[in-house]
Amino acid sequence: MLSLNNIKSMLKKQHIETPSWGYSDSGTRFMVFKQPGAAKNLKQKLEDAAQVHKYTGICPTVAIHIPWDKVNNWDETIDYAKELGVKIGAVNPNLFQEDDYKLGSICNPDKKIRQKAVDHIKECIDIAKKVDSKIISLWVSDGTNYPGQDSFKERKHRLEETLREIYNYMPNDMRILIEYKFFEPAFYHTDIHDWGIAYLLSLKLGDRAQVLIDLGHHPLGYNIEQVVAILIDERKMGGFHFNNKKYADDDLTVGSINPYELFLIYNELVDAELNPKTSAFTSQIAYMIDQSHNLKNKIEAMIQSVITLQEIYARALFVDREYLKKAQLDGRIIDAEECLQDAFYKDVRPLLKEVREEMGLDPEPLSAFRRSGYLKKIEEERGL
Ligand code: PSV
Ligand code: MN
Repeated sequence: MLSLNNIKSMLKKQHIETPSWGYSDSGTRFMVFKQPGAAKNLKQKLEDAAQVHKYTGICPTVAIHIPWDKVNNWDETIDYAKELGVKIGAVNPNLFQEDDYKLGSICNPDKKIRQKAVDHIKECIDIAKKVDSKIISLWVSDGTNYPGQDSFKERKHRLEETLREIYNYMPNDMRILIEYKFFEPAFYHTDIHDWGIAYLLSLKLGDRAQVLIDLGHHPLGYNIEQVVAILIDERKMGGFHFNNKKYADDDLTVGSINPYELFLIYNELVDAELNPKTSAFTSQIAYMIDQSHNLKNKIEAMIQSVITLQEIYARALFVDREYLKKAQLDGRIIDAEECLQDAFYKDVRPLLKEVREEMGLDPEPLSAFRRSGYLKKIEEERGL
């Protein structure tokens, strides 16, 4: 069992990246409900992300999405981010919002369109170099809607060929994280539909290609924690997009629907973090949130998400791993399961308050943010 001091110091080192797109107006394909004060440009998104970092102390980086966050002057943006106390994190190319991509981007049957998509990703790599980001986070929305529409194998070959070109273009200290999703926007098949193909592609590419797990991108009931364990064991676990789903890719607040699933995922992460064979590897896993809150206030929901990730991580740190190991070896199923549940039901909130105080933060980030008057200020300044 870890000592309280060890648990505290691990909690202080936790790092969660928030997404720029979580601070601007978003919605479903049915409606966008605009929020007064929602960020309108990257500058404002960074300002809001800086608030999340200010009150939680563990969110110093912000993922960006290109072209949504494209600016003319990156040097100015870098300086502004620095002033705010944050830094740009993963760069996400966008291959899903152009008419040209109707039949796919890097898997498109038309070579010219594939090249256009590759050029866009190369542009994102150049931006990443400029802002000193080491991660390209790639979600390819390609797929088909009807049986017979295109050839699975040929699309796979195009995928491998284009990804190779992208991989070779990246500097040596940059990683590409390949995000899979089993459906949507394509409904019959998706080219990178599950961790198997993402793993295969990353294996063929090399060490700087890894898999990204978005918690919302699996069929219902899927055992995500098992994938986490396997990918860590194979040194291919690159990062997470945290959120929660009830039915599909709902982008709900992480832990809001199934906190036990999140705990079991963190249980695998902590297990690997504490294992000398994998601890160095786990230190490079990117923990990112991918949520767009359409009804909740965006900054408050982001703080709520970060607190949940802290609480779940803390609970996973309380698992008595020696006891668990012994129970597993003895075949004591109930004892092993109870051991996990003891940690899962532990109230870690008092401990986290202490940790925050030791970090010079307010023990209650959400209330502190609400008291600050920031929301009122941006509502007045930015309007609808
Ligand atoms: C796709 O559903 C996704 O999870 C990808 O990560 C995109 O970049 C992001 O959502 C856009 O919101
Ligand atoms: Mn995602």
